[in-house]
Amino acid sequence: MAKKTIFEDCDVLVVGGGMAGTGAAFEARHWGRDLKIICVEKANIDRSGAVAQGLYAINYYIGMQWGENQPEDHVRYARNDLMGLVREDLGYDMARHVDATVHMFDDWGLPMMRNKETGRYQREGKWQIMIHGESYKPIVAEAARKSADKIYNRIMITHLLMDETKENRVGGAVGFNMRTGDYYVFRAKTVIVAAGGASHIFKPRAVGEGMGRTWYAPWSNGSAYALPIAVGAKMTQMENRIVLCRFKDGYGPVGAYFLHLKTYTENANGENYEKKWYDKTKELVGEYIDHHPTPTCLRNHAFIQETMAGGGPIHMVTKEAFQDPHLETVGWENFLGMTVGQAVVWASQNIDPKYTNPELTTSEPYVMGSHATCSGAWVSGPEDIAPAEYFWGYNRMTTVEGLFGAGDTVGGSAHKFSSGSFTEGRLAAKAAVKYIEEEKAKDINVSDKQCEEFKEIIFKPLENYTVGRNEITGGTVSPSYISPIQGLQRLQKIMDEYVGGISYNYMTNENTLKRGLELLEWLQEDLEKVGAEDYHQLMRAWELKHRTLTSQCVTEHTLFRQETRWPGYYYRGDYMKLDDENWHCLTLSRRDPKTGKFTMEKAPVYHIVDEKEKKEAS
Ligand code: SFD
Ligand code: AMP
Repeated sequence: MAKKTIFEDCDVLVVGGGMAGTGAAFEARHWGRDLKIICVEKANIDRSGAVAQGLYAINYYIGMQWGENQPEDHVRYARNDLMGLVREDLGYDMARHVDATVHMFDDWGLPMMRNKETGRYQREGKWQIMIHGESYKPIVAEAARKSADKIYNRIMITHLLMDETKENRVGGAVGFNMRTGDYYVFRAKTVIVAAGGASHIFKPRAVGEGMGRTWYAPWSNGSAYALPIAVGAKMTQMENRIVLCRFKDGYGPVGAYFLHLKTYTENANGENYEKKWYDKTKELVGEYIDHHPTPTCLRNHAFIQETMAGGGPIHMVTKEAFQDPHLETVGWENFLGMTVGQAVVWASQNIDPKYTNPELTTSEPYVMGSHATCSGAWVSGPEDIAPAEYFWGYNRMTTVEGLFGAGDTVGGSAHKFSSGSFTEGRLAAKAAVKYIEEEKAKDINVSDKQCEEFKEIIFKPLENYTVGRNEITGGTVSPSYISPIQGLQRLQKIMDEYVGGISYNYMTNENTLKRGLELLEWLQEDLEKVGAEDYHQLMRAWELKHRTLTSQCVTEHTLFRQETRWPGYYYRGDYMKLDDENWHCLTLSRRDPKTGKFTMEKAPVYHIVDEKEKKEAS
């Protein structure tokens, strides 16, 4: 039912034009002057992805020019926050380049706040700098537009194409234009997946009238994971889903409040509840609770325990800071430039933070590779610092040849945020160009048959609907298809109840996970019958399929790791303690594309930064 088929051949194909994708398109042009570079985006790159609404801070700036921090410091910070488990080679690589990225944003006209006394970028916290960032996304999009040969907006990529000459080598990607219904085939020498994280796989707190309101972008649908998983790329740390402390109902971020406005939390009795949970948390995680700053998950843990013990609601004490007119302005602007919905919720609930301390909540879990979490694809590190197990030729290349990742797509490199994601896109693109120059992409063959088969698969939900609707005699429920929204709610219920969502206070165990996997498998079967009434619903159908595959992978990983490494993100009730002896490691999965079965393994964690320093000292 596709209208037309459009073929486009290129050298570098960037899937997703968010922060990482725009960085990739920009850098690919720098190194590959004569290469054909295409970026394909589901929405419109001017306002797509997590930064669509803007941001009020760049959360990752080292400040090397002023000696504020060094790259090693950031590696230690991310390692600490993730309870010891990160890919330090990837983190270090990003840290040594991220400042240069931020300086380009400054050159391109992003309004940076300056400290009037020092002239430096205005710090919000140790790593964060403040911006007037409502137009952050259009600014980086312009750089991508000027670099790429072509940007295709409104095309959702649904599958990767594979080379038929050499096994395990990528050959491009396919998708459809959700406005025209045309089928697109992009045959490419390299593909960089930069398709963002995953919201809406766990049941959100905002349902009914608030449905669609989440902290992470509601349109982040896990393509970043589903695309590589489907072709057998290895994934890492997919169990490390993130839960965030957020202002209630609007999901407004708390960073600027904690770090810049110096607001603090208290329980309903006005007590500092975090202290109360110290001893009990120490029993679970040992000395990790004494680390500074307190890891994000452990801050959540105290919040969740306090609420379960009846100490809620938890409030952010804003009344003191908001007496200062400057801080009051910052408090409001922070949301007006980033999460307008929070300001609207406050207005609608009659909350003026100057006179009322607003409530906080813990969010439903999200799957991401770029915040205080590091789920994603298992990629090669940089050649100068990656240990042998982490290196297979090209920086940020997945275990599928020619397939690269960046931003939320890449696992193991936490705390990249907007600036680190753009930086990682640049690193991936530089390596992709090298891969082409070193003739690793020669003689790729993608047959017409492969493309035709995908066309049939992609447009099938339209046919399911067209045929199935004839059986409806009243109402909208069909005996032979399910709609994308019905499927989404079924997925969210499974993930919520069996894999550690909000309804169960993030609790799960082996038995519930196994049952969850069974239900997910049956959901996958039924998704063959998803029906789409138009091209927009076709996108919803494919978003759902990508979310479901991502969810399967998250569940397999959660089952594999027999410990509770990040209390506050989720709990394995059958293994409530952190277990460094057996689980101070990264988890890897691979789904066999032929059988659909996952296999799991452990990979070592190398603490490269301090090893390097120890060697230098000796
Ligand atoms: O404070 C397909 N983030 C923040 N980062 C900061 O630096 N400072 C902040 O203040 C931040 N805060 C924040 C942040 C995010 C959100 C939603 C809020 C507040 C409310 C995090 C960053 O935004 C995030 O780390 C990066 O944007 C991640 O970059 P990337 O490139 O991995 O993801 P993306 O930007 O969402 O882009 C993905 C793109 O892919 C498209 N896409 N295109 C084609 N086919 C498909 N199948 C596709 N699937 C997806 C998307 O449309 C998108 O354009 S604070 O709260 O942390
Ligand atoms: P958030 O607004 O929660 O997404 O956080 C933005 C940035 O501030 C991230 O780098 C967080 O890790 C950091 N951050 C948020 N809250 C705190 C806190 N209480 N202590 C230290 N860092 C924080």
